[in-house]
Amino acid sequence: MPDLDLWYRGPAAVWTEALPLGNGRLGAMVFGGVAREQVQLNESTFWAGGPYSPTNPEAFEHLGEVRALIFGGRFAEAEALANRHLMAKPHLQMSYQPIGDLWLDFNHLQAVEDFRRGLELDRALAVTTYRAGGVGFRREMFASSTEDVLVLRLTADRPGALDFILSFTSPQEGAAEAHAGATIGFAGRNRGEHGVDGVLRFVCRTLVADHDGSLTAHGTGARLSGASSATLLLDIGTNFKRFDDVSGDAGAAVEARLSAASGMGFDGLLERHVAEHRRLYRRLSLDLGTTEAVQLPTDERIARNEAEPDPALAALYLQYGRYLMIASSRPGTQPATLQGIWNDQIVPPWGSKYTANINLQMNYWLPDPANLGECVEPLIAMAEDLAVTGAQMAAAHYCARGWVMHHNTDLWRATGPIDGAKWGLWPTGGAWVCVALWDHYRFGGEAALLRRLYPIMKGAAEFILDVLVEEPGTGFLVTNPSLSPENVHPFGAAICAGPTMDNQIIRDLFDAVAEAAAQLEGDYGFVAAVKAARARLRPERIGKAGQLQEWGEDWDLEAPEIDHRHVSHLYGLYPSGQITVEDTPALAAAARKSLEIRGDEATGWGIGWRLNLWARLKQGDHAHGVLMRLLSPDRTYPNLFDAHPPFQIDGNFGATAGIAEMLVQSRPGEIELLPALPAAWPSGRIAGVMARGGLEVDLSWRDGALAEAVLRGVGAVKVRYRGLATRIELAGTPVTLRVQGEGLVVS
Ligand code: FUC
Repeated sequence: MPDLDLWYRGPAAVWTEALPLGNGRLGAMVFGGVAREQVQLNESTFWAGGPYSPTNPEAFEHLGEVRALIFGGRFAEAEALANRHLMAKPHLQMSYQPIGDLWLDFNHLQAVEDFRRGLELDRALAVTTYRAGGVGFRREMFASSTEDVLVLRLTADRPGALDFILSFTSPQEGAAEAHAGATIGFAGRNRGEHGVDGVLRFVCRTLVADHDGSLTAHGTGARLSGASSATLLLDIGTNFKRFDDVSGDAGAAVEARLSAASGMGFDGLLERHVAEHRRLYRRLSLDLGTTEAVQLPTDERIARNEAEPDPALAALYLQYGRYLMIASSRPGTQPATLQGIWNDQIVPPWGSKYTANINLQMNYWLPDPANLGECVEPLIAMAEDLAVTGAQMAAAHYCARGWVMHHNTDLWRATGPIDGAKWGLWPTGGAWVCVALWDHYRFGGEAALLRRLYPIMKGAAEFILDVLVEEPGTGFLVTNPSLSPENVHPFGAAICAGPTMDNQIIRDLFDAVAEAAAQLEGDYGFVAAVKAARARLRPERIGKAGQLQEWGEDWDLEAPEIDHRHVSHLYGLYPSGQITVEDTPALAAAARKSLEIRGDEATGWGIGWRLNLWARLKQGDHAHGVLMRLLSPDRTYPNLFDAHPPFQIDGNFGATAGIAEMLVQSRPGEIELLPALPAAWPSGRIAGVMARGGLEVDLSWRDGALAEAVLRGVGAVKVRYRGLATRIELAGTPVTLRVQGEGLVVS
């Protein structure tokens, strides 16, 4: 499937041209250099610092004062006071860290011809080929999730022509391990950060498993000469076990994994890797049509896409988003960070951690519709941890039950307000994660998942119940202090009471708790309290420009950043389903007005969010225009990584979810076909997209109209397509729908 390759005519000159490999735990960026190959390495549990508790013992005693200032309209003073007393200690979190780089230095003296560097999405395999001195050289690399190691094979088509020096460097403190047979290794440690000591250890070992040349020690590295082929296995281990436990043995697991993999041979390893990758990857296929641009290297396609839209590039982008999800978030590993699992910097942008006022949740918009439900597992496991650390934070800072996460977390599951009150003093991040997990359940989760999620969701709701306060004069229950993520209102601060987004998230959380309790047949008293509080939240308001108000007061037009990247109050339209074109047309029109006022220009993820919003408004051509903004060199790097800028993976995942949202939308009991099909994609086909209720949809269209839809699954569902609707009962056998005359009929 060459149309599902990323490929280039030259090596990567910079990191955002290198190609990512990953198995959720190990990450590698492959540069494909001819004289010098660089493979930059990550391990998902290698972060700065160590277990820590960021509670600030002063916070609670000043909470009342800050609340009173906010209710008194003295926002700037409230923010200043909050900065002095309410923030976590430390007021920054730990950052995700690089492990180092594997280097292969070759002795190619001759000019290089026929160079090609690519990433095959269908095999999750990076391949570099070229000819030098009449010899064909080939490198193939993958991140095996079955054996949990990185595998690199080098071959030359002339016997004995392969000659290279292997070495490893790390920006971390540490030292090379003594040579052990065919293994080169490095043992290092992490750095402390923001006053938290570094307590992590790592080992990184590379084993030259199979070769037919002569292997000798070379400094702390090795030299292989006179070979025709060599297979290298690489693994990294840390002593991290859990956010509060670093008692692991960094080297033991590495040894076990390398020795298990070393007996399997490259072909055996590759076969098992490809089978496991395809088990997930091949569940969804997409064809949006092709143009001659499909023949070009990926960077050239990105460069010309905005001027001459390349529908196959949009399809490739969707599959690449799915590829990145499989590579960075698998059961048993850490959730995808702001950069998935790929980071080469000691001080990465925003710590390459988890920002929970949009970015973390956006990462997980993708896996359910994209038929990769199991990739959500790391987020569930993270929420289980956060319910523990966040309970300490809720008690210490708010004297509240349950648990809270503010706008960020890290490997150590810190949950406090960080960075500054303007960004961090937002108590609704944990609630949003819960709602995202509830939505995951709605995609077809089993009872066991519900039982696992319920205590987490209930804890988040307990916290909210305890921190909602009555707004003087209105009687509404509001969050205070809070903010509409990162947006400064006209009074010189972001801090406020009861921003629209909080009310929307809390409604979703309360509804989720109530419905989950009903399904579990219990907790009636708690549900009654939740419902009573829900009834006292401020309803949405429409402001003087006809826009959906971002705050309780009509401040939107006076806010200094009218085109702010966050569109927090539009959460109600997407990802939530509280506002819909069909059921709440006035609010949908107001949301559209807000979106128009904000404009389409934003950071990568900001554009990704707008794409989903325009799709929910059923504006296919507009959504397509937004997608084209994203698929341009301004917002997409040559390796198809999203450019915030800098690189941030939420844009990839958010926009990938948006492409699916243009073609199929769902809510429980309802599926809409081709809700936002743009004229630019007149004919096409998507197969294997998932809808809420656990239903799987294939559909094809021709000349801008539905040709046929096939639904699989079990349950009753209303299917809608452009004003037509039909109700069907699915009982396991696929059902085919077509348009016939004025109706949508089963055929
Ligand atoms: C939020 C955004 C920024 C950035 C950061 C990681 O704070 O406002 O744009 O994406 O997260």
